[in-house]
Amino acid sequence: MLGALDDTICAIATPPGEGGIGILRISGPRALEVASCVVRLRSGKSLYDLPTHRLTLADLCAHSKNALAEKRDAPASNFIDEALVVVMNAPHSFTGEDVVEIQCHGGPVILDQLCRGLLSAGARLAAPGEFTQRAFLNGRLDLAQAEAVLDTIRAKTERSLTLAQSQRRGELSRHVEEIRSKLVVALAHIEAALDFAEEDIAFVRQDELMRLLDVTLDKLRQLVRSGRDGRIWREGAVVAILGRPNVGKSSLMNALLRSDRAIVTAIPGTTRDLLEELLSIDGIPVRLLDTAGIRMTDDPVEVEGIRRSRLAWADADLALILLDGSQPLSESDGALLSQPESAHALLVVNKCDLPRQLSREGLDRSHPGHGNILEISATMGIGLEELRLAVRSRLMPGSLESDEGVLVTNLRHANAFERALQGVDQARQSVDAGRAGELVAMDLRIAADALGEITGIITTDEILERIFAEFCIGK
Ligand SMILES: Nc1nc2c(ncn2[C@@H]2O[C@H](COP(=O)(O)OP(=O)(O)OP(=O)(O)O)[C@@H](O)[C@H]2O)c(=O)[nH]1
Ligand SMILES: [Mg+2]
Repeated sequence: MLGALDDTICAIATPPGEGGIGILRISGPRALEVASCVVRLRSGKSLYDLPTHRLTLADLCAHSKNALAEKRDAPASNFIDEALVVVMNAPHSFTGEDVVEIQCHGGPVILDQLCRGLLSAGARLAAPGEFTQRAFLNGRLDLAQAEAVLDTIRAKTERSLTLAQSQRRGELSRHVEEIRSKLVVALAHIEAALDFAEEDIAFVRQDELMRLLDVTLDKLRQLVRSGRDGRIWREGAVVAILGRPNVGKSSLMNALLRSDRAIVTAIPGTTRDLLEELLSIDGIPVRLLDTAGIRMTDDPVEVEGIRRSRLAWADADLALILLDGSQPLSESDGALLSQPESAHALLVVNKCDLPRQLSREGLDRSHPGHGNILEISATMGIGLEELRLAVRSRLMPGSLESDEGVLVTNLRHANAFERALQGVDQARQSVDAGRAGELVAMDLRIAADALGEITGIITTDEILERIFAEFCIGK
C-alpha cells in the first residue's frame, strides 16, 4: 500500500555503519513538531522560528515531551549528540512537504536513539523510496525523474551518471511530453471528426496526419533502439573471459583493470572461482569476469570452478575466448570453440610477444566463422586498445543517442516506448488503408497512454509500489 501523505515520516538517510556524519530526515505536516521533541537549538529558539534552508547548531536529546520548555542552560541529562539542523519549509523541499534534516555524528547508536525518539514523538519509519515517492505525489518530480534519482545514486560510470542526471533534470520527460501532446492533439481532431461525422467538416487532413505519424514513428523507433542498451547503462554488461588453463585470463583481467586483482602464476588451474570487477570501457560499465580455465580434470575444486565458468558464459553479454598464441591449438581449445555459443564470442589470441605456434590461417580452417581475431599480449600491454574498441562495438553496435540526445536507460520506459511505437504504427497503417476513424483513434490512444505511463501522468498504485520498492530507505 502507498503510504498516506498526512503521515510524518522519518529515516536515517546515510548508509548503515560508522561515518563522519549521519543524517536523519523527517518529512510531513508534523515534521517540525516531531523534530522539536529531540532537537534543542543552542540559541534557545524554537524550530518554528528558524529561517528556512539555514543550518543551525543544536543539541539532540532523547525524546521528552517538554523538550521545548526545558531551559537552554539546564544540564541536559538525556543529551545524545551535537548537531546541525536545517528546516526546509513546504513547498520548497525535496518532498514538497515540511522537512527537517539533522546532521549529527555518524554512529549507529546515536542515529538509532534519535530515530526511536522521532518515532515515539509520532513519526512513522519511511518505507524504501518514500521520500522520492512523496516528491512525485506532490508534483515535485514526474515519474521518470523520480526513477532517475535512483539511477543517479546507482550510476556505475561517469557516462551512466550523465545520463541519469539528464533524465532527473527532465530531459527525457520533456521529449516524451512533446511526442505525447502531438498525438493527443491529433486524437482530439480525429475524435471531433467522429462526433460530427454528419456535418462533413474536415477536422484533420489525411496528408497532415500521415506526416505527423511518420515523424512520430521515426522518433519512437530511435528511442526504442537506444533502449536496447539501457540495461547495460544501468547495470553494466557482463563480459566473461574464458579459455583453457594458463592462457592468460587472469593476466588479461589485471591488464584491463590496470591492477593486480587476480592471482597469476605459471601453474595451470590457478583461478578456481569467479572473480568479478567493474570497469569502464569507453564509459560503458562492464562487469568483467575472470573464470577458471576449462579443461578435463578430476580435481573436485577445479571441476566446480569449471562448472561456474560455464554458467558465467551462459549469462554473459559477451565472452572473450582466449587462446595461447605460443602454443598449438589444444583439444580443450577445440572443445570451447566448438560450443555453439562461441559464435557470439570474441576470439582473442594472447601471448603475441612470444614466438608464434598458433596460426590464424589454421584457426580459420579448423574453426571458421569467428570473424575478426584479435591479437594481444596481456603482460606486455599490446593490442589492449583494439580489444577495448572491439568489446565496445560488440556491446553497443550503432550510434547511441537519438537525434535529440535522449537515451532510454530504463526497462519500464523501453517497454512503454515499444507499445507506443506499435500503437502509432497500427494507426498509420489504418489511415493508409482508409480504415474507420475509430480504429485510428483507438491505436493513438494506446500510444498516448503508453507514453503517459513514462512520466506518470497515467499510472497505477501497483506500478508506483514496484518502482519505489527498489529504492533504499531514506531516499
Ligand atoms: N609471455 C607472456 N606470458 C603471459 C602473457 N599472459 C599471461 N602470461 C603468463 O602465462 C601464465 C598464466 O597466466 P594466468 O593469467 O595465470 O593464466 P590463466 O588463464 O588465468 O590461468 P588459470 O587461472 O590457471 O586458468 C603466467 O605465467 C603469465 O605470466 C603474455 O601475454 N605473454
Ligand atoms: Mg587465472
